[in-house]
Formats: sequence, C-alpha cells, structure tokens
Amino acid sequence: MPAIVLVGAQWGDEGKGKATDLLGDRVQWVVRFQGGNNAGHTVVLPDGQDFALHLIPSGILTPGVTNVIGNGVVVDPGVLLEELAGLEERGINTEKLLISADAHLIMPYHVAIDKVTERYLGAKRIGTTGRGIGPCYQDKVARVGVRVQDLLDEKILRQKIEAALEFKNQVLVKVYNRKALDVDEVTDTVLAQGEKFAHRIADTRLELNKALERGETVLLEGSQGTLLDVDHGTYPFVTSSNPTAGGASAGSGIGPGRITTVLGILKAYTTRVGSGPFPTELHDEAGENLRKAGGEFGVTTGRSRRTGWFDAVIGRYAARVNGITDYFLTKLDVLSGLERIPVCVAYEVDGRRVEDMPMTQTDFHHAVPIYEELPGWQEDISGCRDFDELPANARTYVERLEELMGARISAIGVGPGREQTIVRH
Ligand code: 2SA
Ligand code: GDP
Ligand code: MG
Repeated sequence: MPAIVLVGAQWGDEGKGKATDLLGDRVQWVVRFQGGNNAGHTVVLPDGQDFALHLIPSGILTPGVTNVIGNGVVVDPGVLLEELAGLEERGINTEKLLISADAHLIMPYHVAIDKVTERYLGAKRIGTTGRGIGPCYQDKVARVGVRVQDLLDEKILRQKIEAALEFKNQVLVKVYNRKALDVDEVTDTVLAQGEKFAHRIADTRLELNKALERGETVLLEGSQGTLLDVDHGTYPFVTSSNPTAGGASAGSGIGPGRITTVLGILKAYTTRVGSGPFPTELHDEAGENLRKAGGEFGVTTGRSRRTGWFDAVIGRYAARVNGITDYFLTKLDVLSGLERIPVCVAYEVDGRRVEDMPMTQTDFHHAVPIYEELPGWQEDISGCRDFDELPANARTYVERLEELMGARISAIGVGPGREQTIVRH
C-alpha cells in the first residue's frame, strides 16, 4: 500500500493541518519529515475544539493513527514535552507517538543564535520564527549536531554539548555580547527532558517500511511550503529544510518508489509571513480585508501575514517541483463578497512576459504580476458540500485555476471545519 505526501504549494499556512486531519481516518501513520516547531498547523475538530500543532504530527488528533517525528525533523525537547502535556490536558491520547533516533535536537544555543542573528541582520533579516531552526540544521550539515539518540548516552551527549559550546559561546559572547551557556546546565536539562520521552525513541524508518510492507498507508505531512524550500524556494528567504515532496523520502527513510500520491495544499489567494519577494502582495485595503477575512496571523508567532492575490505561476511551479497529483484548494470561502477577483496568470519581468518561475532571484524580485480578473460571488459558500452547490462564478474561479496550473483541484475548503470541504469526484 502507498505512501501519500502532503505539501504546501505556496509559502506555508495553506491549511495542511486541516487536510491531514481530513485524511486521518484513511491512514494508519502520519509522519512529519522536516522542520520543527516553526510550524503551526491548525485543526478544528467536528465538536468545534481547535488545536494548534507545532512539532507533533496532526494525526495525533485521530484515534488509532501512529504518529512519527521523522529523522528529517529538528526537535526542541522542551517544546515537545510542553506540546504533549497540552494535548494530554485536553484529553488527547498521545501514546502513539514515535520519535526518530536520528532526528536532530534544537539546543538552547540554537534558539539564542537564531534570535541574535536576526537582530544583527536588522533590515536584511529573514523574519524567522526564532525557534532555532536554521542554526540546528546548520549544525546537522556541519556534522556537529546533537541527535535524539544521544539522549540515551550521557557521556556522548556531554561531549557533544561541550564541543559545541566551546565554539558557540565564543560567538555568543564575543560577537553578540550575550551570556555564555554552561555545559553542565544545558546537558542536565536536556537529559532530564530526554528521560521523559525515551520510551518514544525508535528506528522509525524501519517501523515505517515494515508498516508499508504490511499494507498500511502512511501520510507524510509537510510543513511550511514549496517556496520556503531551501533548494526550490525564494532563497535566502526560506526555511532551512526541504518541505517539497522530495524531502519526504529523505526525511522519513521511505523510498521514493513507495510514494503514489502527492497532494498539494493551495490557498485560494496567497500569504507569506517573514521577509522576501512576493509578487502579488497587496499593500492596500484589499490586502487588509483578506487578512481579516482569512484570519491571517501566524499560528506560532502571532505575526501578521502578508496577503495577496492567487498566483498561477507559483501553482504551476509547485505542481512541477513536487509532482503534484491533486490539489486541495483551501479558503475559497474567504473570497466571497468580492466584486471581481484578480488572478496572476504570468509575470512581466523587465518588459518580457514570463510564464514560469524566473531562473534568478533578481528577476523574481522584478516580477510584476499580469492579472486576469474573474467575476466574484456574493453568496456565503461555507455551507456548500457539493461542487454543484457553489455559485457559478465560484465554480468558474476553481476551473480557471485548474486550467492555469494544469493540475486538478480535487477538494475545496469552504471553512476551517473538517466537514467544510467539497470533494470532487
Ligand atoms: P525559520 O524559523 O527559520 O523556519 O524561518 C524561515 C522562514 O520560514 C518561514 N516560516 C513559516 N512561514 C509560514 N508559516 C510558518 N509557521 C507559522 C504559522 C509561522 C508563524 O503556521 O503561522 O507563526 O509566524 C512558518 N515557519 C517558518 C518564516 O516566516 C521565515 O520566512
Ligand atoms: P498550515 O500551517 O498549512 O496547517 O495552516 P495554518 O493552520 O497555519 O493556517 C491555516 C488557517 O486556515 C487555519 O486557521 C485553518 O483553521 C484555516 N482553514 C483551513 N482551511 C480553511 C478553509 O477552507 N476555509 C477557512 N475559512 N479557513 C480554513
Ligand atoms: Mg501554519
């Protein structure tokens, strides 16, 4: 049986949490394969309770699903324990959560360095979530990281932290004028935290492959989005991992041949949080209205999200780099009430019409959207459950996006609730 990958097609916050939750009863496993607690995935249960998940896969809310924090994820042990406690307090059973022994740990010095670096960069900052994500992945690639399995060997853990702090403290103290961190304090804190989840540490790639061999279905849940991918995104204004479909294999240990479906989650308009280019961004009242109507505020940091019209160049790009088999278009309801809805069909770059994502960062910075205007609809569509129930102009909007992207939209979100979804057959 297959592995399904779910990816964000824009700059994140497309509604991946809801999509994962929706698929929950059809899968046995949900896996996070990249990122860490920079993510904020919102799930609204049928009883109206809403949850904001950061590190733990959204499948934790579906009884019976086994959840995995894969090797490609970076884990802040304190945040993990807090998130588990928060879920347990609300009556969620968290027993079925495994953590890869190979996942890297976000240490206090990663968080400190993330924050001071951003402050130091000033106007040139990335606009990170300040959760230590970039510095932790830096250490992973530099081969000086601390992994989850190191929590099982105190001697090794202390040695690694000591070696790391020898250098990091120089940076913190001499470059950024901050306090040095103490080796014993950091080690003892992390060890105590590790003891509380040691029973969850597992060889998750083995478990996942065995599950696939037994015929079970695995859902690989992406965080952030295609344009925040360190390879395929708007570098350097990206996160430090691969949220695209290719990352699912590396970040979980499941071979690419096992992946049969790549589901792209796509918002009916565009948002971005943090710095970097955004061709269809609106700086006027229309942008403010989208932000208000869509509740566009960061789930992790509370930051205001930048808003803009739908961009089909990005939709085509995401379909291509992820090999998207189906799109789930979310938040169509947010567009209700508009007279006309502009959709970006191509860019103009230095006087040329460009249909595809420009090759260079400079050209993308210069890209001016070419809009086509579609007629809006005034009806409240949040109660629609069938494509034919949508107003004609809403149907035309969806069909035009499909045409422009060359990809099928097989589900449509008309509200945050699980049931507020139209599935097209
Ligand atoms: P980082 O912290 O190193 O990953 O930041 C690098 C860039 O990646 C962006 N990023 C995100 N963009 C959208 N949503 C994210 N999750 C939260 C949410 C964000 C929040 O669900 O709302 O609460 O602010 C997320 N995580 C990382 C980030 O803005 C930088 O542009
Ligand atoms: P994620 O990071 O991709 O999981 O998305 P976020 O949770 O950061 O942001 C998506 C927001 O949109 C959340 O508040 C969801 O509850 C909400 N949402 C998801 N789908 C829909 C939809 O179809 N309509 C509306 N109005 N809200 C939605
Ligand atoms: Mg989010």
